[in-house]
Amino acid sequence: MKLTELGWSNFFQQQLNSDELKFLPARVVRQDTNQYHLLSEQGKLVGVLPGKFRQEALSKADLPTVGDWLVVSPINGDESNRVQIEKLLDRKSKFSRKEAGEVQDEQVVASNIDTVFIVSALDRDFNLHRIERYLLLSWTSGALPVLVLNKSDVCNNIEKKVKDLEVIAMGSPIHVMSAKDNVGLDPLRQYVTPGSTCAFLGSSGVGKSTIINELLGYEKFDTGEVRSDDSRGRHTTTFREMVEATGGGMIIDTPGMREIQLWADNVSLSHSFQDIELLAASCKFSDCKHDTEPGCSITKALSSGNLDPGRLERYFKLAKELEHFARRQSTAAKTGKKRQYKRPSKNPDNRPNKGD
Ligand SMILES: Nc1nc2c(ncn2[C@@H]2O[C@H](COP(=O)(O)OP(=O)(O)O)[C@@H](O)[C@H]2O)c(=O)[nH]1
Ligand SMILES: [Mg+2]
Ligand SMILES: [Zn+2]
Repeated sequence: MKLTELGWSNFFQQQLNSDELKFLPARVVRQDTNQYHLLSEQGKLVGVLPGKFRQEALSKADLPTVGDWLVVSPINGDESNRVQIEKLLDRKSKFSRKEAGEVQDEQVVASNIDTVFIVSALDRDFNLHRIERYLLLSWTSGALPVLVLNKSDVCNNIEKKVKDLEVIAMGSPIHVMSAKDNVGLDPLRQYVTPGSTCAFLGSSGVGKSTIINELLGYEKFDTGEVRSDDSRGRHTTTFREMVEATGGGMIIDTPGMREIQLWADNVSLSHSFQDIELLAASCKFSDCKHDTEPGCSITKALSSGNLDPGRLERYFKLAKELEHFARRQSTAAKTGKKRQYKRPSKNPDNRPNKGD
């Protein structure tokens, strides 16, 4: 397989200095407890991460993740396909979230992606608020978000849901499909082209693995039953993995994420909520709280029906969350402790949980 088919480009090549040109470029396909499954021009390799990587990592984001480009070298005397990881190359894009739980750290879910498919199901699990969070993280990821509404076969008010979604999509493409009935799949293929990488994100049970299997034409990933009581999946996919599509192009499958918390370093509300920020900029007072102030464009838009109150509420909620997050981060920075990274747990993405 050629490097360019795996997604290699000048962006990565130019990061190598003359000493590093002797190393072999390889891309992370999957992460196991303490080793990385890689693809290279020499085929499949298993990358071993030297201890110094973990010692020097200030954040989990400094360690390799699925989609990353590395350079590797042979391990002396090792007859297997194991190689030593020498360097993690800068990412051209990354989809990050705050690590689940109390820890203040960035988790890079997938990197070097061109297209992020944000998959939702058109059943009871459909949730605009959740899609909005995924969009927010995508817009700052460097990848193009594409909204996929799956399970059209079980929905009888598709038009309404698409209309609601258009309001928050801010121009991102929306594709309605049913993986079960094999309807509407083909438009997704335009994003899966040789040398490109796409990642499928969304709650568990929405049909990500089913869609990928259909794109691939074989049952690569296990798919799962969905609980009938709440339309949620049981986390059949438990790790992230990148596969190669038949006609070229890399596809990353991910497990459902229970918490999609915002990662404040790279999140800004100004793209997703441009309409609201423009309105706010035209309020009479620059410190307008959009409450009872005279000359407030926001309250005016609300009363004339030009602004959806639910959307405004979500904007305030997200803004507050970002502010809170930034405060906690700066406190953490002040305590100035250098964190050292423990080994990843056996199951880094997906502790048993109850869906998002
Ligand atoms: N009704 C319906 N069910 C689907 C569709 N696509 C997937 N499913 C089912 O939804 C369940 C979860 O699918 P899966 O691909 O494992 O979801 P994932 O967790 O997002 O990877 C499986 O039982 C699939 O057969 C669809 O278009 N319509
Ligand atoms: Mg899955
Ligand atoms: Zn105002």
